[in-house]
Amino acid sequence: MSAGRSRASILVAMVSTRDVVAALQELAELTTLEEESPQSFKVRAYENAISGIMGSGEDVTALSKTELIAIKGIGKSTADKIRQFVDSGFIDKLEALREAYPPEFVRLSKIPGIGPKTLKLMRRELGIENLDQLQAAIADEKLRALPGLGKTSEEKIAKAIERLGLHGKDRRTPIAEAMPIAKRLVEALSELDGVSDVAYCGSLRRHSETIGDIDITVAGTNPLPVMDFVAGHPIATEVIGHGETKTSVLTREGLQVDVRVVAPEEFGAATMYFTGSKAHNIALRQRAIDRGRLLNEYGLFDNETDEVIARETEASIYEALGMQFVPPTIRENTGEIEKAAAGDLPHLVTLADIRGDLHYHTDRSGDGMSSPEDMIAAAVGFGHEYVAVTDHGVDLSINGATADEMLAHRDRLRAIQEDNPDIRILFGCELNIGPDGSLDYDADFRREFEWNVASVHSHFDLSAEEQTVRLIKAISDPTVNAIGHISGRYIGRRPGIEFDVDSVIEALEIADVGLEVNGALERLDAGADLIRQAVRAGVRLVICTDSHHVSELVRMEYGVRQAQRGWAAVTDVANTMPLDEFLEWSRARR
Ligand code: DGT
Ligand code: CA
Ligand code: CA
Ligand code: ZN
Repeated sequence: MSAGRSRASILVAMVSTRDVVAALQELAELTTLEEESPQSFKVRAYENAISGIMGSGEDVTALSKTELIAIKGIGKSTADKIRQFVDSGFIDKLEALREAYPPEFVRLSKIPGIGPKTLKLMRRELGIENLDQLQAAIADEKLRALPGLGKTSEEKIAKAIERLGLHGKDRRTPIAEAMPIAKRLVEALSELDGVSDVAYCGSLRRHSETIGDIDITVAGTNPLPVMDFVAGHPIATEVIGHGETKTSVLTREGLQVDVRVVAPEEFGAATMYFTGSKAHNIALRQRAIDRGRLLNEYGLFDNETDEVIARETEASIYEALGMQFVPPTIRENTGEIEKAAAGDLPHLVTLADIRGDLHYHTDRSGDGMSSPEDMIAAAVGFGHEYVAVTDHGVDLSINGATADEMLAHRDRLRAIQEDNPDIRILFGCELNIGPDGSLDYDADFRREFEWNVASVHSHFDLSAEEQTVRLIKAISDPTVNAIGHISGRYIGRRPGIEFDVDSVIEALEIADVGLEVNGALERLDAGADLIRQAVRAGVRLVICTDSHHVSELVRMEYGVRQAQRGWAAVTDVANTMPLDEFLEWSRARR
């Protein structure tokens, strides 16, 4: 068999539904540039196909063209592309787009103030292909001369680059971009022969907001085929190291992935070491030394006899060190080692403790993508005891609903409730917090909702004083139950609003209003430090998905990890309460 054919056959075996979705997402992103609009017919076609695939839950790699077209949202042309991808490992159209729009150029489209039209104008008029060239053009004041831009836009773009830390070699990748790549590779690696376990480690397992590189640990007895597999995987555009037990590759976006193969009996020691953090490792190693032990990535050993004390699982190593198990999300050496050694770690919230979702959209919201019926079915399927449906209030222009529309929506939700006795559906609303802290509708109408989450969606540039007043006014309103995504940030793309943290935490505590931990990876808002401070102050948390589609309920797990990073115990989180208790708490506010 020729090398070419063997590579092709590897690729055929490798394409999963997750890979197909990733390819369609990239097509949508690059076509947005090509067409200079996210509203273009072609972009919508890819997005509809993605929704359809996610909604269908089917393994699309096993479907014929006709079967693909039968899935809602997939047209003929997209079906052809999916088939080509499954059969050959690539898509002609996608390859052509990649050629036209290299990653360093595409990355510029993520800068606030640079839409696809502006980006292509910059390329056409000034030859800008990457960040260095963009910064040079800004320094020479050339951007402002372009039609439709001007001095203000130029300064705004310069400021965005500065605040987001996009420049320099230490560029870190937002967790939302790293996670799908890691999951995809972990899933593919676990299918391989002779592989008994796979885990992503490093900052990603600790759930850091941004990722330097992805570290994957594989337990296996035969490393070489695993190494070859990684080097030949479609996510690898460049192989930067290909050894016997470690291979490092770069993705198209320039993100490094390190994959290491270890002996199955050393898997615990290896995942523990490569999960870090470095500071956590160093403190643990010291604790081992103090007890006459040696700790490294191969195991915990007796210092004198070299006898293996523990290595197969992380839990056995912590136990042998005389400590409680430390969840990966708090391994930062910020007090967890002392607490675990004293048997004093808080009982951190876990996914199993969550009983409901309290920030949840249907297609009653302009940006919602699934019907109320489908969203409730998804919540039931997830195992929730209750869910607050919180579609946007009227103030959020096209995305919001008028009072009359909301009342009709309530009737529809009541009918769905009749059909779904096993879940309690709360009629809720996501209120928009105006620049002065005002809220949608009037106070009487806001009381029609059983649950209100209030969030900031605009006016990010007000001063810290103004934002503080704005938030506290919303918190103090008796119809508000929780504050959604409090900073409004998009990690790596939009800095959040600035406000006085102490005052806002105090206001939340006094009013007993919930602080949302938003599980969308793009947001993970509130940030871990804010959560930890709020928990110390006795503020109640609500962990929510802010789902706009039935595929987004997985965010609950991410939200739980974010809450853990802020040291949230089960008792700190309102949506771990049984229904009756939860209702009592939420009504006490009125
Ligand atoms: P990143 O990639 O910058 O987002 O952060 P990490 O934590 O993933 O760091 P990385 O990829 O450099 O290393 C992965 C893990 O390996 C790290 O969390 C702990 C461990 N490690 C790396 N270097 C050292 C070291 O010098 N000493 C010890 N004890 N552990 C280390
Ligand atoms: Ca790393
Ligand atoms: Ca690494
Ligand atoms: Zn929302």
